[in-house]
Amino acid sequence: MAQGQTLHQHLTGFAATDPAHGPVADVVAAFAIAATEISELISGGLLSGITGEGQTRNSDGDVQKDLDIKADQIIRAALAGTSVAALASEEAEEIEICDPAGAVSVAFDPLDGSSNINTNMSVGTIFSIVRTPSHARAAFTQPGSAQLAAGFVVYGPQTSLVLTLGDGVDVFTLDRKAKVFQKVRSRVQIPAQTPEYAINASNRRFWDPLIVAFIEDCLAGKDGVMQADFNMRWIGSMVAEAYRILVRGGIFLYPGDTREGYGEGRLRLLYEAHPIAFIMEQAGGGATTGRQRILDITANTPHQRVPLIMGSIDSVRRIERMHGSPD
Ligand code: AHM
Ligand code: MG
Repeated sequence: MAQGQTLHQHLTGFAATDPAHGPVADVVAAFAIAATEISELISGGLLSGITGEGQTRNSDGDVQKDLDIKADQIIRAALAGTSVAALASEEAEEIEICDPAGAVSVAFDPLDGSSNINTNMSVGTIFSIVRTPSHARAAFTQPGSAQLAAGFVVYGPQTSLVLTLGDGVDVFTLDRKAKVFQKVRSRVQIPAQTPEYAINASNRRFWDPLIVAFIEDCLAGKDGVMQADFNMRWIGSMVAEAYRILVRGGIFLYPGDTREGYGEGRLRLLYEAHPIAFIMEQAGGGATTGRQRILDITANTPHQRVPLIMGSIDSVRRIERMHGSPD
């Protein structure tokens, strides 16, 4: 395939169109630098000293793996060269104020899917960039629709950065030798209808009846109301599922369920659902709780969870209708 634009060229072009774009471009470039380093560590695994074993617990009670902590440190070091006002990391209990005069603020999950590290499966980094309001502390009390940019990196067979700057979605793959991200897909569009679903089926007995009904319809295949034989995939790494959906469509569900602590599902609003929902919508897909558009929700706390259903627009709309939406 012909070599596309580099990420650097893409960001330079973006920054040139508006002075307000400069700080956004700087933050994306910092994530690209961090991702290059994280990718290197992951590809070495034990050879890089990464065991994937738990060390401590974060504020949410999740076991922090060695790479969770390392990825967080690498990203902070890369962001130190930018003027970010407030930071919200999955690995830190509180929002941190860095440069109160910074025009933008960043929420990030340094390593999503970290239970997969030592199994040699795909993991990722997710980030959301917002405008800093007059009080930096209020940076993360804005709805997801206020995001300026969002992206995620999948560390898989290829390391790829999926990025929206608010006008479509592009994908850049890391050229490991040159240590440069190169554009490989422009203006990605998610197919409206793909018979493929992803859900952790082991939680079925805890689901809401509407989720059970939707999955029953998928399982009924050509004999069911959707009249299509569905395929099922579950990776346990949301970034990898989101990447697959961007490439070939389908639907991903992490609903709330009746397990203790899972009433709002498992995924976090600020640094998982908001950025992924922004990317889904920018690529023609959708993201909902079933009852509410994800981008309409504002976080009350940094680590707030939210049910997330995302992917091909026809399936997302179907789930919304099942939950009572008139459209
Ligand atoms: P993490 O940020 O602690 O890695 O958790 C988020 C991950 C998602 O990547 C994935 O979709 C989900 O948790 C997997 O959940 P489960 O353990 O139910 O398979
Ligand atoms: Mg995560």
